[in-house]
Amino acid sequence: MSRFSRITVMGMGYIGLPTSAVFADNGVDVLGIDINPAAVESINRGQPHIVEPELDVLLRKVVQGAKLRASLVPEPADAFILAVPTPFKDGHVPDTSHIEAAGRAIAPHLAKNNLVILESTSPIGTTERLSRWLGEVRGDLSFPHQSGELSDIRIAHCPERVLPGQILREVVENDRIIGGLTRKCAQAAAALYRVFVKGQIHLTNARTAEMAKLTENAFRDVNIAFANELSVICDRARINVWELIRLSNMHPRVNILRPGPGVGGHCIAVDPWFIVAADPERSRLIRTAREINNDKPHFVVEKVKAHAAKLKQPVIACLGLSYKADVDDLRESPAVEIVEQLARDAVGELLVVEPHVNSLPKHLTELGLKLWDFDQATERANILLLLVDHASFLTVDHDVVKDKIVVDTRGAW
Ligand code: SAJ
Repeated sequence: MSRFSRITVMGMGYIGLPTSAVFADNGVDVLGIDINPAAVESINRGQPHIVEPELDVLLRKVVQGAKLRASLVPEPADAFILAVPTPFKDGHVPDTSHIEAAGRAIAPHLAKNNLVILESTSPIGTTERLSRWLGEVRGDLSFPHQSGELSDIRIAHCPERVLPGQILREVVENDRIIGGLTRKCAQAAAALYRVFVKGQIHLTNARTAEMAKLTENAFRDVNIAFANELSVICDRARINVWELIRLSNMHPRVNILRPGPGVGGHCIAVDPWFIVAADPERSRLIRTAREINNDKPHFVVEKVKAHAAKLKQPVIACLGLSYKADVDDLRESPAVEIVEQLARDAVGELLVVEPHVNSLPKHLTELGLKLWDFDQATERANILLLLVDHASFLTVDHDVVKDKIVVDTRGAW
């Protein structure tokens, strides 16, 4: 039996809640903390306040079995996990204030031999700063930045790497990187994650673990930027980029990703900026990739405008709003940005289709937009703008599409 029988998890979002539920399902008593009373109340009823496949069933089980409960205020535990957001501020500078606030909130409850884990995606050096913030509050305990291996409290960074939509499977099966402020810190954290992780656990120092998480998302961003840049070049050169990529990928050492309307979500569109902020002069490729991906929605808007200008009464079916296929998450979604811009520029009548949500975000309804059914919208429109390759969009009736202008940003049709 692990020496961790009781843990407190700070932040009940897309990472904290599933992680808590999986720990609880593996016999650990979990207290989940969030600043949002509605989230706390919902979790205590056994109902997730976020959408993730299978999470509802698991949460009901662990809440009914009294292994997981939620609260607004932390309590003492054997280990504390911080899974709070790290957005960026103006100028793409990382905002670690939620980590600091969570650290200061657990500090009064720390006791000798406790383990503190930072799971949030973090700029380089944050784990060490967390150690200092905790040390400021608890002068009676020793921390790794002061006492190294002899510290009373162990601290490690263990970045999450799960794919939204697959969280419950990936959180168990993926390998984990654990970066300790000291070797003993890393070993203590590894012992905790071994409670449920089936993938391998790789130990390193905290700075390398911080950078590894940022690197993984920057790698994907750079590769998507390459595909997006190709799509813009091919458009001008009148080459079908999808055929081009399919053919190029037949080379044994080439594997080009898919162009799209831009890069969305809360990770890949954010994390590379943390590398750029740390060393702007040397992060030229990473910054350029971000800029290319950020520009792609404007390219799509211009494309639609050019088509619409040729029609007397353009009616545009905007198919999909989420940041990627088959999820309900609209955060940082390029599709939302494109639809908003088309509405602001009064490019035509817009029929918005998004089967994964029940209502449109407020800023879109304020622009006079409403949700349409897929069949009615594709029937009525003269321009079909495919923004998300949801499975339900893929089997379109070719008789309906035949006489219409199609702008397929995903290469799905
Ligand atoms: N996209 C493309 N073309 C592609 C692949 C993706 O345009 O070929 C777009 C998607 O449509 C979407 C965006 O990129 O808008 C990101 O989607 P994604 O599926 O690549 O990644 P996320 O943001 O859902 O999750 C990523 C994952 N990171 C990596 O794959 C390196 C996940 O493992 C991380 O845990 C997650 O970020 C995170 O939380 O950091």
